[in-house]
Amino acid sequence: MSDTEIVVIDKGVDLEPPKMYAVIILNDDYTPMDFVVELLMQVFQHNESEAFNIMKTVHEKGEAVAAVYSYDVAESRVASVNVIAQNNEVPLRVEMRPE
Ligand code: TYC
Repeated sequence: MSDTEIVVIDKGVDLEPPKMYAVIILNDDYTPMDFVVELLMQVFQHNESEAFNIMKTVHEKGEAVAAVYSYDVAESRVASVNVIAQNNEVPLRVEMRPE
């Protein structure tokens, strides 16, 4: 046995790009359209016409991608939407889906 000690330094070099997650907004019959547009602007930094188009897609098709993020950011945006929806007593639902 030698006394040589091998120190392995993990430089944290990622071989794979991080997995990305879509934040999906779901339709319901009660949340006002203006509320959804405002939320998409506030939480996802969309401008008014982007936010309106996403809201319209959700209204017509049942769901749409609000934005795509790393896991932590997506989770935090989902939490923000849930808090805002609860505080405003609307049934708006949101999901996170791996890309
Ligand atoms: N369907 C709702 C209405 O007619 C509008 C709406 C759009 C609700 C998008 C939720 O994620 C949503 N008032």
